[in-house]
Amino acid sequence: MSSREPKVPRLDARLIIRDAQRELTRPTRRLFAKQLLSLGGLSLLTGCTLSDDSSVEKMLRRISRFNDRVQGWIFDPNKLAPTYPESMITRPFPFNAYYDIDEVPQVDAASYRLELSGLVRGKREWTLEELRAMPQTSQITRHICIEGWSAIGRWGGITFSDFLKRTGADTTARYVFFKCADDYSTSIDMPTALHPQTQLTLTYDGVVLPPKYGFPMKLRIPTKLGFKNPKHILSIDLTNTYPGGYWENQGYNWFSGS
Ligand SMILES: Nc1nc2c(c(=O)[nH]1)N[C@H]1C(S)=C(S)[C@@H](COP(=O)(O)O)O[C@H]1N2
Ligand SMILES: [Mo]
Repeated sequence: MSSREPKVPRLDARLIIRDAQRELTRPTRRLFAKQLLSLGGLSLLTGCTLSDDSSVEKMLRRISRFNDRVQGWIFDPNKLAPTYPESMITRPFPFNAYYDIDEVPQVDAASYRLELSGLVRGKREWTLEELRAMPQTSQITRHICIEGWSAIGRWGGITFSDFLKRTGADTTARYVFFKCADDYSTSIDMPTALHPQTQLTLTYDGVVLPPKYGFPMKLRIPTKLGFKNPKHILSIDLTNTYPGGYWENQGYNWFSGS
């Protein structure tokens, strides 16, 4: 993706705002209603420091502009998320899950099989070796978590649309549902699944995906919020029935992306 890397803007805060406008358009109202973002997170997303009243007002004006943009936003499956130069990778990259880092699931590589179910023809189980033998791509993109932080990382793996086509998945199915080795799950719409930057990720920053970042595999979707990026995927189900997900079932906006 290096050919698409933008020039590095002077202010990283400006970049964050631009990304946040894309990434947070739809769920913003709900987020603020639920007060899910901390003040620190808000200042990060808006690029404002909350040192006095006028900066608080400035921040609120920026937030309401996000909301205005929400109204006219229509998902364009061809729109690309920004990519970044290597020098902007966040090190160390944050870990996040609904549990602490010492509870990260340990998946055994040798016995691991990725299971495909639902609307798919042919083979339904894939070993890690078979997945590693498929054509690999890499991306440096920004991950934005609903809890108010964002970070830039480099992920490598199979373009998900390639994977779906190779494995005989029915790409007219409405939803793709992911079940993980912890109790996590999430689901996405087919245009997002087929987006050119949506990646079945096997590596982080050039090495095998570490357990904390989702070994043996995660789905990287730079056009969606962090919680729509499932780690430790065990199975992928193609379905026309709305499948929900761990956070979605607790009231988070399902779409959560641009
Ligand atoms: N299996 C699983 N996937 C998950 C989560 C989780 O708890 N379990 N948390 C999500 C959330 S909210 C975030 S922000 C990212 C964090 O990914 P990271 O640890 O690579 O930063 O993983 C997402 N995918
Ligand atoms: Mo998150």
